[in-house]
Amino acid sequence: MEVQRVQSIASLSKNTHTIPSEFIRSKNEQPATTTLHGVVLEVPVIDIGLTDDSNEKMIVELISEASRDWGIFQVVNHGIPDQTISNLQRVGQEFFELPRAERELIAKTPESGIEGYGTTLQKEVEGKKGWVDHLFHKIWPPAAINYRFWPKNPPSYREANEAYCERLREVYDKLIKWLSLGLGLEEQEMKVAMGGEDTVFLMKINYYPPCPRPDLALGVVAHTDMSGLTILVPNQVQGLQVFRDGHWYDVRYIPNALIVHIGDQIEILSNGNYKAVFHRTTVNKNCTRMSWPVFLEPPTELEIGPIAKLVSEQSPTKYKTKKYKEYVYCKLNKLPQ
Ligand SMILES: O=C(O)CCC(=O)C(=O)O
Ligand SMILES: [Fe+2]
Repeated sequence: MEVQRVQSIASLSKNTHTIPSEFIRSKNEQPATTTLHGVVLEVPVIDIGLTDDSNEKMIVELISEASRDWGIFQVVNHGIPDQTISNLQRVGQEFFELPRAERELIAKTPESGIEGYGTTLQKEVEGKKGWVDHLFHKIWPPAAINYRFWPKNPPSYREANEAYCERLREVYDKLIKWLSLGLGLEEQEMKVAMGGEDTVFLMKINYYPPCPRPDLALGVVAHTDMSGLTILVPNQVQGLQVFRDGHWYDVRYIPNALIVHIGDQIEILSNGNYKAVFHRTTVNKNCTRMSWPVFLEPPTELEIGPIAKLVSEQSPTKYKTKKYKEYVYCKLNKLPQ
């Protein structure tokens, strides 16, 4: 049976005022009634363009505070040239604008695991669907890359992704070092606990076509990322929302900033000191929204549990230690961890 793509459904519903019922969220999820309107959330913005010693101390403090209190922050002066980001965005957009048959050349298959072009990811609650298609492929380390899932078209796709990845690795190394220091650990401890040089960089492109009823549908439903850390760039269309103090808020974007999410694995490694951010995305009536999260994940066989130094009589362990692949299995199948 042919898989339905949201992009095709969107072009069929372009001039209508309705959407298929499987996209209509239940009342307690609909963005129109569950978003706190008129307020845009200012998540912490941290300038990481340092760096002498005293400045670095301050960065560690700000990142640590944001990760404890929010689980999300934006970084500016991160060293990735604007051009590198816009190239990444351009080639991704071009891929999604190819004729459908070309996109389907790299579609997921039952054997391909997470990588490939696809539509639903998780077992959806009550059979509901998100208004979004996606593409997943690993971009690092070299041994984990399968170019079969990288678009061949546009021809500059690979170069643009490699250029972004090279710079992103530098940003990740800094962030993970600062997150480690922020817990009173040695600078390499958190990186090692995430798998060291074997940490996987998993690129995802989210493609949210225009939706006739953005008041009723969601893009990606509410979740925390199961990665350790997620580093994301969006396009200019608003849509990322964060849950805070009992409400959903739109997040204000800073052009060319990187948005950083604490994911489940860093929450676990930190024994709950850092909090994975609960977030979701809305869609837009007239504009296509896109985003490029890169999930930084431990290798699947690596055991993840609270780092021993962070466990004591006063702060007992809050999470089980298990292989990352076991965590993923439970999360995707909505089983208790
Ligand atoms: O599109 C976004 O801004 C966020 C997407 C997201 O949360 C995800 O893909 O996990
Ligand atoms: Fe997410």
